[in-house]
This record gives sequence, C-alpha cells and structure tokens, in this order.
Amino acid sequence: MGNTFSFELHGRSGDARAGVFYTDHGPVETPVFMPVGTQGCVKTLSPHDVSQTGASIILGNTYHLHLRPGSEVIRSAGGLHRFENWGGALLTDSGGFQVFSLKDISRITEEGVEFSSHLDGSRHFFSPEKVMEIEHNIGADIIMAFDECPSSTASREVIYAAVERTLRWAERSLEAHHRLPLHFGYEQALFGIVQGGIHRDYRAYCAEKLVAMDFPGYAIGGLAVGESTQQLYDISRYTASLLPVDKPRYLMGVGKPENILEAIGAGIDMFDCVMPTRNARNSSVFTSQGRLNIKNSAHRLDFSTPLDPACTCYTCTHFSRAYLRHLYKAGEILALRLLSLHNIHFYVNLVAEARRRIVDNSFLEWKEETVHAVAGKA
Ligand code: PRF
Ligand code: ZN
Repeated sequence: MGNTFSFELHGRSGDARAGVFYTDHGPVETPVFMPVGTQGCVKTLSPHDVSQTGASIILGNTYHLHLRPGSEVIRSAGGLHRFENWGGALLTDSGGFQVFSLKDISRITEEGVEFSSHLDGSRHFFSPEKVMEIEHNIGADIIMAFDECPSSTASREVIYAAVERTLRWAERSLEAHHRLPLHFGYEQALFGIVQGGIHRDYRAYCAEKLVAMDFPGYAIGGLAVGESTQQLYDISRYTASLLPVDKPRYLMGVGKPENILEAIGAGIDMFDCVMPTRNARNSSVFTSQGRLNIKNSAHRLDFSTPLDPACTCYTCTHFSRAYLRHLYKAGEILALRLLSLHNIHFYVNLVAEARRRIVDNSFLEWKEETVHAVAGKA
C-alpha cells in the first residue's frame, strides 16, 4: 500500500488514449466511466449490481458526505470503501462545484466559502485545508482539489478571478494533503482542476501553473456549465493538449454518450455523470440505437424486445419492454432499479468498447457511426 498510483498508456488512436491507472483498490482501465455515488451509493443499486455492470471506480461527494453522515462517521467505519462495502476504487469530488451552485446562500472569501446546508440551512465553511481533511477522512483513492467553478457564460473578469483563486487553492490543497497523515496507510492521489471557462488564454495559463505543481492527474472543470456543445469539444481538446501525456485527464460532469465519445477522441481519459441514473429514474433509457422513453405506449405489448437487444445486462437478458413499462407506470421501485442498472451498464460498456477500438486502432471510424446511433431516437 502507498505510492502505487501510476498511469500507463497502452494505445493511441488520433488523440484518443487507452491506458490504465493503478490504485490501492485495483487497476482502472481508461477511458473509464465512473458511476456517481453521491451519498455513499449509486442510487438504487447495490455494490454487487454496480460491479456487475463492469464499473471499476465510483465517485462520491465531499459536500454531501460531510453534511450527512459527517466525514468522522465514515472515518470511524474505516473509510468509505468499508462503510459502503465497495471493493473497487473511489474518487471524491471536492465540493467546489456543489457550493458554487448554491450561489444565493454562499459567501466566498480568499479563505474559503461559507454556505448553507441544503438539508437544514445550517451554516458551514469549506476551505482547501478543511476539504482535504474531509477527503482524508473519507479515504477515496483519488481526491480533488478545492476549486472555484463559475458558469462558463460569466464575464472574462469573473472567470479570470476564479482561475487565480483556483490556483491559490490548488497550492493550499496540495500543502494540506501532504501535511495530513495517510488514510489507514492507503495512498490518495490528489488531482488538480483546470478552470478558465471558454477562454484559451486562461486555460493555458491555468494548466501551465498546475502542471508546474506536479499533480498525479488533472481534471478539466468549468465545462458543461452553459457553453455550446462545440465549445465543450474544442476547449476539452485544447486543454487536454496542454496536459502531460503521462498523467490521466478527467472531464468533470460530462455528459451524454455522444459527448463522452467525442471527448475521448479529444484526449480525455475519465468521465462521471448523473445522467444514466437520473434519466433512468425519469423513465429515459440509453441504448445502442438511441434514447427511448419506457413510458411510451409503443412498448405496451412488446413482450419480445429488451431495452437494448445489443445489451448483456441483467435487465436486458431477463425482462421485456412491456414488463418494464408496466413496472414504471405502476410506480414500482423495481423499475427504477432495473433501468438504472441498464443505463450504467450501457455507459460503462460504451466506454470500454471505445477502449478496445483505440487499442486495435479502429476508434475513429467506430466513433463516427456510434455517435450518430446513440444520439438518435430508438
Ligand atoms: N469542479 C468540481 N467539480 C465539478 C466541476 C468543476 O468545475 C464540474 C463542471 N462540469 C462538474 N463537477 N470540483
Ligand atoms: Zn441492458
């Protein structure tokens, strides 16, 4: 244990990369999709379910776990891996994004951010040092620096100020991380987050300063927050090109299946998004032939088609569209669980297929066809 975090490249196809990083809770092949487990579980799914989808790493949220049950409770359990009984790797986001989305109820200073709990309105304070202490109590294999994420449509001045603050907070996050003792002897890799909105000069400046701090991995933050899809792709590609080739790159909070495929093509290695689970709970299903809504009456008597004929998940190998439609319309909890299981399986395996295509160098042609297929209506 300890000092194991490392990243290797196994193949390239254009700018797309296939690699692997090693953690104290197993290897993670990249590109990778990380299901979101905000409050210590992937909504509706057990760790066994999640691992059956092929997922190797789950995301948790510092903000939510700090407010409830409190990071000391998780530390007392022996860390989040033990508390939620997940044997694979974990990543925690720093709360930078959550506290800034609570704009009306947060007050930001150089020291940190004071904010109100969305649960009971109680006042809390996050600083880079405080967030590192919480992330060390939680014990994820990858932890994120505390950053400021403005809307990408904010003024240049606001975005510049956020870049400067993010850089000062990255330095403080790094210092606090190195000062704190190891979490039960496990290594935690601290990633830096590049901000800068849609401005290339700010992205270049932020990336250069963070690269000089020598983080083991880098995230691209501040995207998918109001800019156009083309800007998301262009800025992802540009920012990825500024980062070291021998470190993983994580595009935070992205996105639709077609966005992820394009971002892989732009040189991104890691993704997380609430869409597969949130959409499942809203009856929306991702398939290899496009999206469908399971409530649609077209499925009422369809006893022979699974959600996705090309899918090998438990839901698709056991149940018809007609049955799933009935469960959903009847308000049965099982519907939410079976649709979530399928959507997570779809995302994880789409990205795993992208990896195989990068390794055998057929990624670019495959991506063009697949982007069109998955973005349409099934
Ligand atoms: N910063 C952090 N978490 C995030 C983001 C960010 O910019 C985003 C932006 N899409 C999602 N999650 N810390
Ligand atoms: Zn399926």
